[in-house]
Amino acid sequence: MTDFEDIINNENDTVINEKDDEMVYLPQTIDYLDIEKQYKQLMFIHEAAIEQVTAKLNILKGEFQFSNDRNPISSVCSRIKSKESIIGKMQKKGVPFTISALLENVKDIAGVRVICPFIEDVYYVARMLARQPDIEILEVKDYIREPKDNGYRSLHLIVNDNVTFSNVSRGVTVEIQIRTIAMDFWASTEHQLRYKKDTDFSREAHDKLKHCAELMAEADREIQDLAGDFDLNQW
Ligand code: 0O2
Repeated sequence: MTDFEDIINNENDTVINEKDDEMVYLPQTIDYLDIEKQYKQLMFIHEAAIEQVTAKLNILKGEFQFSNDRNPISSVCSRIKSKESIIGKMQKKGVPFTISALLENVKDIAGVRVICPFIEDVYYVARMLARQPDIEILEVKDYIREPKDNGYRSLHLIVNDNVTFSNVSRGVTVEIQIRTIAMDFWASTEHQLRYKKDTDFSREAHDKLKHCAELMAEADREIQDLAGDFDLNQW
């Protein structure tokens, strides 16, 4: 079996970082390069899945441009999770720095985000994805019906996307976040502020942000009503 088949078949359990002195599974220095290579291959297969899911979404977006008077998809973007963010999540979860623990515990290595005009579009896009033959929905986190305590709203789908390589097919997990323009405005602003502050928000800042999230949610509801008044395509 080649290195590549080995990693995409997930039969390795090797350490990907040497940060923790107490780690019993630390690789020998000589192994380290190999582990770096495996990590890169893992990122590659997730990048392949991102490309595939993004292509599917762009096809749907293009189709609506031709055949409808409006489009449920405003934009699609993606990112591969950074090494720092992966390590941070694994540390938070208290799992060993191994490839198998990474695959088991970090489901958003590949992330795709879809921005929609109306709340109803968010669920419509989710239904269209569920109908795709190569995509299996593994988990749904509906932070629109049940927002996070800080006001975060978005629909998260953890999906299994079947990707075919030269001589092997492999299911790859992708997190698809679907939200409205208003929800995205709030989430990207909150993310920027959090990144800038580098510490937890004060109670006052938390409350202000939550209030802003509620204003966005109210705007989304009113805009959805207006869409009904204007008789825009209901899916
Ligand atoms: P980044 O930079 O996108 O990598 P779980 O996967 O269930 O163990 P997790 O990761 O909290 O736990 O899952 P969840 O709640 O589905 O969140 C995953 C991603 O959703 C986050 O990734 C963010 O992109 C986004 N998200 C969740 N909560 C918030 C929030 O309060 N504000 C903003 N702006 N985004 C949020 P990462 O790993 O945080 O970051």
